[in-house]
Amino acid sequence: MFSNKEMFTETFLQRLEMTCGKSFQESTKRDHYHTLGIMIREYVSSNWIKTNESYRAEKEKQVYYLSIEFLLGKLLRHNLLNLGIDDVVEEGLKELGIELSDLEEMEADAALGNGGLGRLAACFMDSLATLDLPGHGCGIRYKHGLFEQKIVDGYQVELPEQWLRHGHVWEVRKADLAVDVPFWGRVEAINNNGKLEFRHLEAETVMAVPYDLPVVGYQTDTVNTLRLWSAETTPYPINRDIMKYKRDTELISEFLYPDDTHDEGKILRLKQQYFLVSASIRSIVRSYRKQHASLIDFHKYVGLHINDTHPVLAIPELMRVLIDEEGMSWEDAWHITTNTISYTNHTTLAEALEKWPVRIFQPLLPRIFMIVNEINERFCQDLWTQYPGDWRKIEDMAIIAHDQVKMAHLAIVGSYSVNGVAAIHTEILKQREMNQFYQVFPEKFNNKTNGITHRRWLIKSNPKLTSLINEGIGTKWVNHPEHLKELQFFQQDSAFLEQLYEIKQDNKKSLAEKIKAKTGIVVDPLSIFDVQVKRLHAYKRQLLNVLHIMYLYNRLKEDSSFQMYPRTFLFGAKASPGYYYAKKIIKLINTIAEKINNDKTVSDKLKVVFLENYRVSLAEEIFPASDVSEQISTASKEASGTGNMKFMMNGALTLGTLDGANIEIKEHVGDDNIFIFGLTAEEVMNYYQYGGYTSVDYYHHDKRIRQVVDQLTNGYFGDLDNEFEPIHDSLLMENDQYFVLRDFSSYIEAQREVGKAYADQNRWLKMSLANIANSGFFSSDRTIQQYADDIWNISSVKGKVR
Ligand code: 26W
Repeated sequence: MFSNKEMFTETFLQRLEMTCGKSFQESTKRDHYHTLGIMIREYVSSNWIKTNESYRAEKEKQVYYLSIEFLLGKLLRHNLLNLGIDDVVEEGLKELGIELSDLEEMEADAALGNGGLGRLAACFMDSLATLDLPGHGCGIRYKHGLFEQKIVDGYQVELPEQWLRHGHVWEVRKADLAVDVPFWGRVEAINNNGKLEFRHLEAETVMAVPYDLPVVGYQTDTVNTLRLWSAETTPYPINRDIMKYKRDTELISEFLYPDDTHDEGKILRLKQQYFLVSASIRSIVRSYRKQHASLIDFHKYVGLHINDTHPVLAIPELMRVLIDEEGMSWEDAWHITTNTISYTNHTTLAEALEKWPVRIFQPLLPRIFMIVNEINERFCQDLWTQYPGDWRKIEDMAIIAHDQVKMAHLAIVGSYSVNGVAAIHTEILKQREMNQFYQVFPEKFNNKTNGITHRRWLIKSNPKLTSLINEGIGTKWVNHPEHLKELQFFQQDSAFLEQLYEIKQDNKKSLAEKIKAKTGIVVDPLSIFDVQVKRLHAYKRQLLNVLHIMYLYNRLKEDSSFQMYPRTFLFGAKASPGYYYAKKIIKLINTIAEKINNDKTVSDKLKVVFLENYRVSLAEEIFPASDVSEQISTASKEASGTGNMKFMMNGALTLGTLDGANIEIKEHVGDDNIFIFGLTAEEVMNYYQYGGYTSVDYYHHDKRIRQVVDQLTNGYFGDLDNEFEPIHDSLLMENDQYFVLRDFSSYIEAQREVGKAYADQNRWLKMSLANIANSGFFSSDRTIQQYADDIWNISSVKGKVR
């Protein structure tokens, strides 16, 4: 049905009538989208089935990526591209007077994630399938994804997200594969002729219903599975308050927790974590048992990867299955478990590390708590023999201490691999945050620098640049992105560089039109598009960016000789609803924007735009239209970053600190093609450890700082009765925890360098080309191949050379 446009249009019209029961004339865009989606999903079914059959037939080791978040975005054009049928469909629809881009508008983002961690999981799914690797995703089918952000009078307002309002064409509900997950109740130990057995009694059972999404590889017939679990009431009666049971049950997969670095510690979140883990492991063991008489070799055929600590209960859950259901000894079960599970850490922020109070954990998960307690006992025992008398170390490293279950400790003890997501982050884990564990388990620690799928973030979102690259170096890079390096051949080719310039300008023009349409603000595509898009968090220092803009405005207003290349500052950021400081920063950005954008005297030099409801589909329009990539986190705080890689791949130049993957971007692109400023991670960590930084000193000694900090409270930017006092106080009263004032002058300096470089268009284009050319390393295909080779020990079933 997709072999040529005639076949396609004919089938499409037939299916439209059958699926929607409408004639073409009376059909709507949503009918067209729905019909096309169903056609594609059915089209991939045979490869989907074949892929699973080949995994079973070859008895391949399969990996399951457990993640509480999958930030998928939109899938229509992504699937068409990976199937290689985007052209035939686009032309076929055109024949019928339908624009594919109009149908894309019909699709809601699947925003089942907060930010970096969730999007990384989505990129990894794409790379696993494209590399023909037997890797699947396990997540939760939240009824409501990440909230929709509205900016009202400069303030963030959250609206419930409704991605399932019109159904979801990509998913297949598999009610027959539902499993039961028990909560609450009590555990009874029964001596079964000398063997202690445990029964979980009087539990409240929730039914986990799987919805499977096909994960279509690019230019290959591998189709892996993303299984999303939905919580539903069990069909059989229960002697409880039905309404409460129904409400409590459906609440489990009702909504995604919108915090991305702050552990709320809500019991519903713990229910979500066990729901995901138990449903996934029960269904994995069920299909495993169809092929294997016992679970004794489970670790040879199954890998469970936990995406941060959120799915760490996979460790005690697998132990429960092996001991309680399979009747194994603790030792055998532990051997299998610790050779099945691997763990990735994504943050060192203290407030993000999950610690569950025993008083919440134990009653909800009585059997699991028993097992965690046993794991802790045995671990502390091992530590005691290794470090006799060293109570302090055992107290520090214990999994359960001070009535709290430390999930990161459990993850490290129960996994055979612990990896960080960028070189500096992994070093910080080994040398500082997890050093005691590194000393005990050095062999477990390894680095896997993050990556992004270049298929979505370059080929799909920047088709003009993609065809220029293809014209220049052919298409080998598509499956081997390191070949992008061949673009360096065009460094001296002014015609090629001119085309690069035109493409960036075209992308900037279409973004400028979108901004005009959405906000009414006119931005000049000839100005520098300086962009900071990521979650709003103090350590990401959107405040440093804003204070610099205020400084520029002051210079423009006070000094007619002040020269600067016209700039458009773009922001996109959601704040966790309970994150008061972050919401203040959003208000500050919009307040500054209001003043500056309505000041005719600077309108040819400066514009500030806060883009509402930043999400995956909007990001795909922003990166191709960006000149400057703001990666200005306090060094040592951003584990890796992945937006930085998306900017690089689209030819934007990084302005950043030596933090996370910025360092590896610098190593790959060269010092001359990046703008670095600020304290190093070492300097920051020394300040935290030994003190020595007093922010008010910088306030007193630097007039530029004093002016902008005073303007936060002196009503210069709008008399909002001390609206920004909390920000002012965080800088001067709370000693500026993230060194905003400390890095201010070197940031101003670096920004001046950026303006100078951009004014030299040829130099800028060469730098831009160097970034694209050296971005191949940051493809998630490289990252996933490293996970497959070094951690999971899985190989391409096709085994074919691509
Ligand atoms: C308990 C609440 C919570 C929720 C999410 C705590 C922590 C998280 C995530 C780990 C936060 C996150 O998304 N971290 C980001 O992960 C990216 C992918 O590895 C990195 O590139 C970012 O640097 C890191 O901040």
